[in-house]
Amino acid sequence: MPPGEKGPPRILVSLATYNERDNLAPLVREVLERLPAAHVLVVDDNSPDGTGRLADEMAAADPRVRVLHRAGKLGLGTAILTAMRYAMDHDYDYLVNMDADFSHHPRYLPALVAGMDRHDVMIGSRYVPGGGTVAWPWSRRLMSWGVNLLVRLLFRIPAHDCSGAYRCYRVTKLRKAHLERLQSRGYSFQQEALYRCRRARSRLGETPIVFEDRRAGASKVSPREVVRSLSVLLVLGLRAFFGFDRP
Ligand SMILES: Nc1nc2c(ncn2[C@@H]2O[C@H](COP(=O)(O)OP(=O)(O)O)[C@@H](O)[C@H]2O)c(=O)[nH]1
Ligand SMILES: [Mg+2]
Repeated sequence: MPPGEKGPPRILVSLATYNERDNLAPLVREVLERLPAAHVLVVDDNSPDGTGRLADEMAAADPRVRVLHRAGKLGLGTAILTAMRYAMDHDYDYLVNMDADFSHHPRYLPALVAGMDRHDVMIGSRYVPGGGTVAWPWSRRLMSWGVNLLVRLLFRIPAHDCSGAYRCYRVTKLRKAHLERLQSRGYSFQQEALYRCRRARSRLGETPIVFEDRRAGASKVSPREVVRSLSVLLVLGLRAFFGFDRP
């Protein structure tokens, strides 16, 4: 390659896992089919079902797969933060994050990455035309709708889906986003991270995704986690709305 010319972007796809043994192997296979030049990082929290061991076996068989093991269940937010730090430390250009249960289907990866031509964060969005959710009870729809409305108003984030985890981040923007100021450990991480990226002047784009129910295993969301995330969002959101937070 001539000097000064940039090659294709170096992409890291991060998958936070807690008891995803039945989903992990087919998911990684489909991810690498769509993005053959990408690397996959599994961040496992010592899953009792052996997901971490399976990830190690996959890493031994394919150099594109890497694994980080954490001692115990430390939350989805900090798992994604760990992946963000890994992407910064290893000089990737883009970090794609997705759930490891097929709710975020790899078929959307090419559109997500293509949008990075014009944006710094691409959101896999349920709330733009063509996007949606299948098999969600009305209670979950209502909560997701309410959270997104709250976040758009309080944080003034110009995106329709602020709560999903399926995103592609430009790593240079993550470096400017003051991630050390993130307060969320659990599910409010998505909104807060988007807010931090926005404060770092990221251009946000959305591409439609249909969020499907997980293929195997059980959800790890508890009512306690919902209440905790909502209260974090309310406190941070009010602070942002009235201009009491640092840039
Ligand atoms: N490493 C790690 N992953 C987690 C944790 N909690 C959830 N996950 C993963 O985060 C993703 C989303 O979690 P899930 O329980 O499916 O949430 P839901 O889709 O909102 O019901 C899945 O890939 C989980 O395995 C955690 O504490 N640590
Ligand atoms: Mg899920």
